[in-house]
Amino acid sequence: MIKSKIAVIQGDITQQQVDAIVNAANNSLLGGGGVDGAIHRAAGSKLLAECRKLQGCATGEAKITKGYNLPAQWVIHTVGPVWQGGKHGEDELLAQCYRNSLALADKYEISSIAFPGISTGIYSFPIQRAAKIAVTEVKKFLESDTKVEQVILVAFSETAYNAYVAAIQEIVCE
Ligand code: AR6
Repeated sequence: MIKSKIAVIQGDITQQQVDAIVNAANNSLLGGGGVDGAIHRAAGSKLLAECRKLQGCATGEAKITKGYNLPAQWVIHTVGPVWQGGKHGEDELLAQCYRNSLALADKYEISSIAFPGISTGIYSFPIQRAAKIAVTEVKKFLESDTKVEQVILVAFSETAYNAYVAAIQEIVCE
């Protein structure tokens, strides 16, 4: 049951036909490289204009904007932790990114949402460890009372794709 609500795909998150995509942003919310840059390019300059009004975002928190030129109606911006070896609260902060993004999705009655591998690029969080945290938090959330129907974990590389598939096999029962 839960398993059918979680999908893994390899591809570009900006192309996803979902209600909301999640952005792996930085504390300024004013754009950057990686998936953040790709989302801002695809959404157009109105996204940056709306982000300027949000006055940044703390690590582990999430804020929502419209999606503008994206297929997705909403963008949920969250800020993952910078990997510092794993003993500086990185796991918990990454878990908070997923929890807070999903809570916002619920609040906005979003039924489908796609996540990139938050922190697993420029912020260097190891993908296998991040994938387990992502799957654990998504599973917990889908087991709660929510209207979210579909969560897509978007892998950019084959390595990331394999990490998500392995994490789902390990963590989510049939
Ligand atoms: N679609 C899906 N996934 C992508 C895409 C895409 N178009 N592009 C990259 N990825 P990163 P972070 C993957 O570096 O580690 C920005 O400058 C990528 O392979 O985008 O959280 C922000 O402004 C990786 O697995 O985000 C921050 O300063 C994952 O997305 C900083 O980077 C996240 O990689 C945040 O670093």
